[in-house]
Amino acid sequence: MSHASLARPTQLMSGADIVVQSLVNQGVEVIFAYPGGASMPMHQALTRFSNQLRTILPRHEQGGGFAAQGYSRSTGRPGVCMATSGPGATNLVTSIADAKLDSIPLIAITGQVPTPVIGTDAFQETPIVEICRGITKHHYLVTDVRNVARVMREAFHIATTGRPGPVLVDLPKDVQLAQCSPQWDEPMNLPGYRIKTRRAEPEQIRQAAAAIKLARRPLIYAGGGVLASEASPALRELVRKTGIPVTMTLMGLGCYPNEDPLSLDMLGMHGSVYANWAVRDCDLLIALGVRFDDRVTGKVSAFAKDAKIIHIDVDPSELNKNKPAHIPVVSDVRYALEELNKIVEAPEDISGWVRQCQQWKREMPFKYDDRFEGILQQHAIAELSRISKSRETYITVGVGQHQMWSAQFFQLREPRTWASSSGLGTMGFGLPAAMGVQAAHPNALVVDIDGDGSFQMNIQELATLHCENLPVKVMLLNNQHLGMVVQWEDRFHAGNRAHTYLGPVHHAEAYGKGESIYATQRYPNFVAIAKGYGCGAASVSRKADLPAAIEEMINYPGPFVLDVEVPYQEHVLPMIPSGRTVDDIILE
Ligand SMILES: Cc1ncc(C[n+]2csc(CCOP(=O)(O)OP(=O)(O)O)c2C)c(N)n1
Ligand SMILES: [Mg+2]
Repeated sequence: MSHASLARPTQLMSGADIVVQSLVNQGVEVIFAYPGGASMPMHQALTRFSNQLRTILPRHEQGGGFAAQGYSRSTGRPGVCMATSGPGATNLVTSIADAKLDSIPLIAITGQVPTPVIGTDAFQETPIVEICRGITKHHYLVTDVRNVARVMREAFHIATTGRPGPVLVDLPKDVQLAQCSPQWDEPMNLPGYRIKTRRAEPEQIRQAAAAIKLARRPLIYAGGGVLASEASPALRELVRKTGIPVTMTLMGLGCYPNEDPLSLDMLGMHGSVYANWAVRDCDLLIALGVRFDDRVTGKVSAFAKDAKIIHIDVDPSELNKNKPAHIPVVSDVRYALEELNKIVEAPEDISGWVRQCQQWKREMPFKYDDRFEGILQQHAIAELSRISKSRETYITVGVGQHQMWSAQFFQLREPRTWASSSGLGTMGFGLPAAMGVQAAHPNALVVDIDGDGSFQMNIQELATLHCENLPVKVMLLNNQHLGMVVQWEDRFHAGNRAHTYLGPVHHAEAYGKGESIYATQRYPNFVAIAKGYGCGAASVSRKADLPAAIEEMINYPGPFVLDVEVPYQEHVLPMIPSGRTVDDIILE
């Protein structure tokens, strides 16, 4: 597309207008932006472009950052958020760090104090570029209006190419107000950023194909890079051609359908027994867009210790970082898989191995006590999965037990239908992320499966949902505790409760002396809070009432919070304790 046709180069424009025109030129449809003194010119500009670009006002900048991520994770396109200088900018920091660890293309735009006072501790000045230096893929402090158009193009290019990530553009107020005639086609100035060469060599593809042909117990280990490179169809074709089973990371969920007989579901600390056993016994591990994260590997030296490893990743710094690869391939995963699919042949005979994996899957499934009288978290998720099956459904989650159970029990079918803060593990991610997913997919069912701790970290976004007509559903698995930390207290600290109860401190539960499986009091009153924000809401505690309550939630025309009463004694299993091996797996 020629940008020159979109705005005449001779026309004088303010820096703020150039920023917004740049967003429009990049095809951005929605921005999550919270105003303040140092970003007002850009907000004024946003109103001038309101027929081309929707501006959503979150109720906290962190919510805006996560909403932009939800947009990005569910579409593959870059998400855009904006904040003012100082506290507005620092409120974005967590969402930027989160995008960095999960390789999400995010454009974060901040207002800054005027250039003459930078460095003077001016009102609402924070050195946001300095603060974010280690958590961005790249960052800019723009000091000349003539650079704005080029910087914006570079920002989108960097955020979306190679290994995606967040780019910060900090714009002093005087630069926003200054005028110039923008050069929309000025070449980008990115020496050293050469990502076009990140393509597997034909020889590497041949080596990978040869290793697959010879393998007797091969396994595919698929992660976020499969989604980032839109390689899900190529992965499915590889599996069709070779019959090799697939396990996924928390980031990779959705890239291969859980219900397929060759899916071994999630691996790692709370992954399936069968996936972890398959990793233990495989002789070839085909690692695609993954980083051998410690939550996946446990003790690295024992991880897939008898396997030859093919590791394909677009980021060369991931290869041989945690685990040496026998066939390291720097490549866009989709490109590599498409090339591989042209020549790959099925291994001689892996039917015994595949039967073994499938037998483990039958014998050691994710399970819970389905005779339990009340509602268990796992049951609620499995019911939601069943009831929403025929709809276009997107799931977001907070961080904690509910997140892991969602990964285990929600049956995903399609890429980009799952959004989880995985690398950073940020509580408060689920609700605003769902908001961004819904903005991108107005007619889809978007459900935030959340924990009561996580939900409260960005609960203010219920206001955004109501005011912006975003009909997100929240299925709140309310155990009145910071359940995941409680689980670690129970397992590793003799059950000593250390600030993990979310009710009043005089309750017995605060000391771990509660007598019931439910807390003394349901606190806070989430139904009243949700209604106060203008959302629909209901609570459910009887198992028999659950399906109807889920139906009511799904069919409600606006945003809705379903407060599900669950016990707090449940543990997420299986569990491989941190730094240990599959032999230490806890099953009950
Ligand atoms: C911002 C943030 N603070 C603290 C933590 C540590 N942490 C991880 S899980 C968890 C408990 C989450 O509780 P809740 O959201 O209620 O989920 P549950 O485990 O009860 O399902 C905590 C405190 C975190 N991940 N993120
Ligand atoms: Mg909880």
